[in-house]
Amino acid sequence: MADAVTQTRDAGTGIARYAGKPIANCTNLELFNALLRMVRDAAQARGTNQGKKRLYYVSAEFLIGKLLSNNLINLGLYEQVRAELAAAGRSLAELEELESEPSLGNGGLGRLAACFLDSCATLGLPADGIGLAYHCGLFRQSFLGNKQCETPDGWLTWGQESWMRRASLHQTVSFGDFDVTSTLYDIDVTGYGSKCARLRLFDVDSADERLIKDGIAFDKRRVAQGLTLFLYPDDSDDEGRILRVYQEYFMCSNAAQLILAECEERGSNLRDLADYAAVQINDTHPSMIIPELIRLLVQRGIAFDEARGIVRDVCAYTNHTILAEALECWPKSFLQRVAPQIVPIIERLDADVRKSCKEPFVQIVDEHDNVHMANMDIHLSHSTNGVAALHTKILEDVELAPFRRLYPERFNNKTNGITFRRWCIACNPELAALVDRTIGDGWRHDATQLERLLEHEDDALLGELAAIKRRNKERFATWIERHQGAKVDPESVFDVQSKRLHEYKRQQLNLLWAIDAYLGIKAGKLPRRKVTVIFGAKAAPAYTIAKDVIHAILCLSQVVAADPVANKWLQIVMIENYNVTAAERLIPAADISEQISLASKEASGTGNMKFMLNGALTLGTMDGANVEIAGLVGAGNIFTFGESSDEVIARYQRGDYDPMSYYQDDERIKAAVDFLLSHDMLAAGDGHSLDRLAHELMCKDWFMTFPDFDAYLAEKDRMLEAAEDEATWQSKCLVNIAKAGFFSSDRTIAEYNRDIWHLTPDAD
Ligand code: Z57
Repeated sequence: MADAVTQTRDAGTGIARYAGKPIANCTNLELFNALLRMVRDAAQARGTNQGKKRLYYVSAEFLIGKLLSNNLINLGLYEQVRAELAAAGRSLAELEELESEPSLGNGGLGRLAACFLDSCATLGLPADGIGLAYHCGLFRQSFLGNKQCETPDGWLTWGQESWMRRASLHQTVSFGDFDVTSTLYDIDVTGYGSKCARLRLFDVDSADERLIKDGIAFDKRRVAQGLTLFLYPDDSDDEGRILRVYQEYFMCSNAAQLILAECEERGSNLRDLADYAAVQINDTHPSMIIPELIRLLVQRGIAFDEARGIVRDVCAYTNHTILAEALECWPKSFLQRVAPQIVPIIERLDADVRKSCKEPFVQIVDEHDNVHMANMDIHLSHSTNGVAALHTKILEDVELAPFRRLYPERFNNKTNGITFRRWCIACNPELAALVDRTIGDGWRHDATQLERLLEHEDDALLGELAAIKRRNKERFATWIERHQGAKVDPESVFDVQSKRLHEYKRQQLNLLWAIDAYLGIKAGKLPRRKVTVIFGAKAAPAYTIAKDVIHAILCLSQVVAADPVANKWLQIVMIENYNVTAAERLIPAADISEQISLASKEASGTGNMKFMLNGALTLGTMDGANVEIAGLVGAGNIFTFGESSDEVIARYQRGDYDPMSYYQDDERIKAAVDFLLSHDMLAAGDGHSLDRLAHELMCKDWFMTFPDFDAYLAEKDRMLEAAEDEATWQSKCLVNIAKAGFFSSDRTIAEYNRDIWHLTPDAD
């Protein structure tokens, strides 16, 4: 009888067939592998979205995260599989733990690309992501002696090759002094109840994993063997920088060859390429696709001027930052060494610009022979977009104003978005189910329907929201104890800042708050309820000050934990190896979402949207997409503070910011900074590192934490007080969830398609 039941159920999803034996007899690993193959086949059976014109989203990063549960959800199999496993006494959650995360990206930019592919698939758009098959994704972070350590993350060695289909395509890429052959791997990207998009990742045939020795250092001279081993090699020295140029040209040449071949196969005569291909250049990393496409078109007999026009009609560029240090600018000598064949093309494009425009700011090659990739993108594409309204406005009015005068019609905004499949349905199933029960499931395809939640606001709904948040906090507590042995109190307020460590994001401001709160507690000023400050952040291995901030946070965490009074009221936790998987556990559990970048510096932010969707309230500056969040939820449902972007930009222009005067005049600032060098902190950590951080703040503070310090403390205090009125707080959370629909990446992608790509959705 039991066997008969099992057999019928197995016939339902086929897990046992894929495993080759009954579920009950399988190890977890066997079940996991069976599910992988089953999902891969189900995705392939759906097929990919087709159409005459195809999007090629070219990006050096695709931070896709674990794939199993997301694919099960998108394929409509999740519930069935979970139930079938449960009936055999097995847990899908346990199998999910076996999957390792492909961290093929650093942060927001790579995660955005992954959300975009999900939305392209879901909206039926024929779309491919094109990138690199890094053998090791972003480094794995561990903490040793209160410092960040980095080790390689060889995600491919975990048996996940089964996601990757080796395509039969082999292309040759010629560098200055050698050639390589490339191999292409395809990953099906499932959409929600739709056909698939594809992620196409190029590798070099000659890759040699023996070069991944200890640590992330490897012999940078062996380019052909090392090209795809790591995501974004350390770029603090010239050898590192040149390897990055090799990676970029490898990606661009492969993409250009692939696009031309595919479009010809679909019927293009290349002169009409823009009817067959839209190329979206994700930040400047793929910029060399422009001269490479021109080169290949000229090689195929098209005149230079015509080729230039074709490429302009095909390409569009997205800018993700105004930070000068992130705008790529390569010495011509690097390009000469890596890809001499595109240098004359870049020179000719530069000469054309100089002929038609005298403004030096817009030139492609500057007087030091540096090639400004963003400038080439803007001249040689038909669209330049920013990623949030404020960011686009700063590009248009300040950073790129001379370009705006040249090409006013090319500038446009596309406010970022996130896929609600991963960032609500998968990571917060209880909230998704509550929404379904309250307004039906139409929001899963049309996220704006979330607004209807507001019509159902009553004590019962707010009570359920609070109960779900509480259970998510308990789930997180269980996870982090298993993950790194930390015990957190789900009764406390979870105050979360998770994102890459960067000075402009100002984790140091939050750190100064925590020091101030600790000193307050020691002086007898107790908070209303315990606060757990949770950080998640990786620092670039060569970014010294960022690592100093991590060190200070970890030292403070130890000092507070060791204090028998303070540890009842305050806890500081830093998640080890923060990644997509950790974010999926953390975000649904957050009460406070810290979005405290210096106004004007965070192009958009996308974590801010994920927290909002999961019912956390934002404590933020008027920066990036925070401005749009504030506009949607209204002033009563967000906590904002700090100088405006106009004030900040004016302060930089005046150049008269003097952190030392703030340090001297503001007692609380002085006490917090001095505490970095206190006896307790020095006992917990490294005096050099703490001293360097204290001096950086007092003498430089390039991202102006001190001018916002008082306002931040005051607003956080107001917020923590508000958190004690549960009903009012939950009603604010409800407004945030209800208004989050605008930030669905389905909306973002629909706008890209309407304004830039003009693809026809695959209807069947
Ligand atoms: C990156 O993650 C972003 C911008 C960059 O220029 C690079 Br390189 C990496 C981020 C921005 O900092 C975020 O504000 C933005 O939300 C994200 O890109 C996606 O647009």
